[in-house]
Amino acid sequence: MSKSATIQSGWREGGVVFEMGVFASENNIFRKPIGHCKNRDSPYPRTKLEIVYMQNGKEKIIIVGLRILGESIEFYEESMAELGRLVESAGGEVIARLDQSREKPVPATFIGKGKLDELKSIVEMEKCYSVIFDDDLKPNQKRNIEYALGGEVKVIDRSGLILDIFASRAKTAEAKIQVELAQLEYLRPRLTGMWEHLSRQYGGSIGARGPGEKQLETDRRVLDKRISVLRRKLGQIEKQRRVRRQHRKGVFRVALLGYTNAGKSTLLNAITNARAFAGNKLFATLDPRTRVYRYTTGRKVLFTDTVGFIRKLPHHLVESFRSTLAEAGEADIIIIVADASHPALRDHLEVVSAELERMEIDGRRRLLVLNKTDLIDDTAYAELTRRYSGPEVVFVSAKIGTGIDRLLDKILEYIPTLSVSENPI
Ligand SMILES: Nc1nc2c(ncn2[C@@H]2O[C@H](COP(=O)(O)OP(=O)(O)OP(=O)(O)O)[C@@H](O)[C@H]2O)c(=O)[nH]1
Ligand SMILES: [Mg+2]
Repeated sequence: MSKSATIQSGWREGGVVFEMGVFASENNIFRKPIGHCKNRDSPYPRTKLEIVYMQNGKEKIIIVGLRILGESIEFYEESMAELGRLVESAGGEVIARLDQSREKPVPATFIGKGKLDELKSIVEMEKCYSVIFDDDLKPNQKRNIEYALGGEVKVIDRSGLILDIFASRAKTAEAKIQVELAQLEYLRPRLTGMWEHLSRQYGGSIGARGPGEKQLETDRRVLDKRISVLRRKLGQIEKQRRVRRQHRKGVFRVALLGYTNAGKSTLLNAITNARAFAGNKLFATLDPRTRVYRYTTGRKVLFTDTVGFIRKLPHHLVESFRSTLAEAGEADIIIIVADASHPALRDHLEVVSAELERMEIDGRRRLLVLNKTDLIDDTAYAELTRRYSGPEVVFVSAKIGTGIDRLLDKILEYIPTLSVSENPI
């Protein structure tokens, strides 16, 4: 095993960052602690050794889905395909997929015993020790599954995976705080399992308070302290945002909202030359980016690009990003950007409206922008124009630039003359 590989600052599990050293061998990467976290008050557990099994330089993953009987097969398939894309976005590779149909999840282990045995044999056969479930697992379910699979297997759920992707994408101080807060809140009820191995090791009998449990209490306290620090920091940032918002008062504002990967950032770039990062991966954007567009008449409009939505978005994340999204929701017009070429377009639009409703972003003027028209043929285009018609719908290709002028003209129609500010931004 070569020890020359990189030292990586963190290993993430369920969005939690551990301080780790990485030693690469030919096929696998062994990660182990490089010491304790520098900050003694760090809320993260300190000891854990993980072996990551790689294929083509990517972590091998088995995905598991449970289709509730009566749920549409298309919806289920779409959700599983999306899980596969999330795995790719996190840098993994799906090597096997396991499905089960049941009337409802099994309370203790989510999937049935037979399926769990099947999963165990796939794990052993494929030498793949990371399993991701498409639905959220309750803390006890995660523990029971890990136990049933032999304790060496990392079991993650969809929320954990999304948090992990968010953690790797967060760049600004604000996004980092928002993501860490969501991670810790997600982690809190799941701490128990992390120390169970210690309890077992030290042989705490039933009812006895082993070192694991004491550690658990300490962890919870440290974690709660950190959560309140983060909340306070977020509160301060929100205050600064409010002040910034005051400065922008009077300028017409447009927010770009929509499903992840719909093309919001590409559209912002097409309109304002913003050079916002756009990438073919899920959750490319976490930080809202505001840019100005100036009409030839001198009229200014502010466009804000935001974090995308996805089905089963972890509620901790929604909570953390609430203020950022709510700010976008205060815009004069909300543009819902959607990928017209996506087979699940209708579902995407439903997810977006449900999230907006949940965040009480409604009652604003809305435009629907159906993007990526360059990817659809004439028949599909005709079908879409039949289904989504009316003055509030604009077809564009942000990549090629078609329809952008029409969109800008449409926005202009909504700008009341008196709201135009001549203040510099
Ligand atoms: N063919 C085609 N591809 C597009 C178009 N608009 C965006 N894309 C591609 O779609 C992918 C996602 O684009 P982004 O602009 O990053 O999407 P987003 O909505 O900002 O995504 P998140 O930030 O993840 O929420 C990128 O690979 C873009 O190049 C389009 O009009 N046509
Ligand atoms: Mg984006």
